[in-house]
Amino acid sequence: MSSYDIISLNDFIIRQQKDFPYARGELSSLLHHIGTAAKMVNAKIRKAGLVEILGRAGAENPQGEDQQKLDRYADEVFIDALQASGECCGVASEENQNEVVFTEEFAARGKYIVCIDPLDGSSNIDYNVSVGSIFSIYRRVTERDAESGIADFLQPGSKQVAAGYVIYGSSTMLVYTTGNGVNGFTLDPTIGEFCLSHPSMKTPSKGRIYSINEGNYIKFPDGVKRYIKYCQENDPATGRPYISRYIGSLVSDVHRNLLTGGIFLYPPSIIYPSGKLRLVYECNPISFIIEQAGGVATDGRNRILTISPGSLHQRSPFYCGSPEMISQLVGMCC
Ligand code: AHM
Ligand code: MG
Repeated sequence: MSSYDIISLNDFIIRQQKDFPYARGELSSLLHHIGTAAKMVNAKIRKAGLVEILGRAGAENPQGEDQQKLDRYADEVFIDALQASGECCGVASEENQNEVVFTEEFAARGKYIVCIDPLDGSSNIDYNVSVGSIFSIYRRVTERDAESGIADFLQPGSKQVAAGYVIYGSSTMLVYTTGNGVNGFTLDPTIGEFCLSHPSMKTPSKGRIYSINEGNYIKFPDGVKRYIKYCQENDPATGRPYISRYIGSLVSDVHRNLLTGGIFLYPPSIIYPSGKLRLVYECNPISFIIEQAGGVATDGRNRILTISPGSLHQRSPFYCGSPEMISQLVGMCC
């Protein structure tokens, strides 16, 4: 492959924009800024253990600053990048109680709002386990000459114009969709660019991996317990017993299952009666990607993307993955 065969994220975004002659480049610019923020967060994550070791001797890190928590850092980087883009008039983040409304005229008139989970699975970071960032982009529903309002952020997932995740794993990848398939880009650290590595990602119609926190087994609804037993039963005709894999980092669990085929489950339980995952920041963007890759995402009864959120931090039961596996689950549970 010559160096000219490399398709960077920015090249790809521009090529896609050319397919829409009336597009004005606003979404492209927004995606470009998200890619830049992801590289900044990645750089910080790659130094996480090192900073801690170097900082341990005193209360300050080598630069004389207090060590910032990484999830706080990621939140600030994404919000600043989105504001700087001028295309986004506000951000709802899992890290903040309320949406952040941009008031500077340059940003306030932006056409889009963004919902982010800046660092998902951050409890894993101290143990060098992969984490992720998740984002969704919606067209605002309020008038462009005013500031954004809560209605902009409480749209059903079917209204997303783009969604994606970044996985900070053994390599760093950005995976996104604008509703025309899913494409994955791997960060080449030698040139600092996300390069197209996984074009037109499709999930297999079935797989052999089930991902669930089985430590909560006794607290799950009976239907979910039945399905777990089904996964564990011996039946060579259907490839069972299935393989249990659970990282506890949504992006990583979903990314693996998307590539190999599988099912991810975060059901309601006695501790989390509505499940743990957040509809706006986690379930909606992941569902958009999964559906675009040929998979299915449901709360057990409803397609996730049809649910209208009542509040920013609303939780939802969440099941997603290969269509045949989800259909088996729904048949047994609901
Ligand atoms: P977070 O947003 O506070 O990081 O929590 C979300 C994470 C997901 O990445 C993961 O799927 C889930 O929590 C794991 O939860 P549990 O530890 O209950 O299995
Ligand atoms: Mg999260």
